[in-house]
Amino acid sequence: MTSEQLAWKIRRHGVEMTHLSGGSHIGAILSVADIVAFLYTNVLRYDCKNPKWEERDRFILSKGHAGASIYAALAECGFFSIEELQTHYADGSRLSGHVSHHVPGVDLSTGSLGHGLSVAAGMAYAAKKDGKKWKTYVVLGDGECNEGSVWEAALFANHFRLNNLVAIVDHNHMQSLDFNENTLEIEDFGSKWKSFGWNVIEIDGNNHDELKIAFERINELENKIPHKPTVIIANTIKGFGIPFMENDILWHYRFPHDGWEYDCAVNELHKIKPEGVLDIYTPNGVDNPSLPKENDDIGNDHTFSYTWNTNYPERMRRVCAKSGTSEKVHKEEEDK
Ligand SMILES: Cc1ncc(C[n+]2csc(CCOP(=O)(O)OP(=O)(O)O)c2C)c(N)n1
Ligand SMILES: [Mg+2]
Repeated sequence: MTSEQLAWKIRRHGVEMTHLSGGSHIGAILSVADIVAFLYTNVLRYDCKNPKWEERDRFILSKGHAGASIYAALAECGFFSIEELQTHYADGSRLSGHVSHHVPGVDLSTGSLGHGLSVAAGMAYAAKKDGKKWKTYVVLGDGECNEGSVWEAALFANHFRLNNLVAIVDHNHMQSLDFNENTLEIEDFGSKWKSFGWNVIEIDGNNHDELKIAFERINELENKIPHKPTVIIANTIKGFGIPFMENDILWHYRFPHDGWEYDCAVNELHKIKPEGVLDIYTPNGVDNPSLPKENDDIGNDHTFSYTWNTNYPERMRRVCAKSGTSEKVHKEEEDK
């Protein structure tokens, strides 16, 4: 399975799982799907028949609210049955909304943001002390990086020269209620990591060619500037792959409801389905889909305010500018 194929399956399972359960965080799942898929197809060393294999790479999804993405990847990679995904969030299911270590293949339960990097740094430190070859990978949210504990762990990783630790930040510029810059600014993000002693690689995190280059570059950097931990700042779009969810904060908590929300989400995914992938739920998409009516809440701006930061990636500002609000904010700034 290619990383693109797995990413699509994660998106499709994510829509189904949140739809069935009424669970949140579809925007975060769609945002991180490419990163998770690339890790499970090209980077992590694991044995699905022996999830506790001592030599496995360790992996932590620190933004544990996107747990459905990991469950989908683990099921597709053979850790447990794909049918079990449909129990997500149900009473008694081990597939809890946030990532649980009771699930085979999960090293750490997460959901309370700000802990993953600290635990990952501890794992990497232990591996070094014990002379182990395995690496530790951790995926963080960018809003999560508002937590002070993240930066304490970043100091620790530099101090102990943890070159066996790789952090990937899903930098979608949003958190639960708004853009980062309207909540707690973290730019210039790369410079901050650099000043904490980390190697920094910045890419488009929804692009698999760039993900490939980033992971190859870790070894190159180790030869050039040895003994540093690495962070990949993966610029992504929250809701990526389903245009009406992209960069719309509504979809942090809202799930695809029955009717046009589910039907259109599925059919949007079918427009980008890679060759050779089977949709087990709706093989040909939804026939006769419900469509949004005039008064339905689609394409509206649910963020409290628009971003105007010129450091934001071009493609993101383009999306923000779509409704014209972006220009309005500029104008108001000039008038002040
Ligand atoms: C310690 C803590 N505070 C608050 C929350 C509630 N919460 C859940 S998701 C979220 C937003 C996280 O944003 P980000 O890390 O950028 O992840 P994204 O969904 O954008 O990928 C918040 C504040 C939490 N889970 N843990
Ligand atoms: Mg975010």
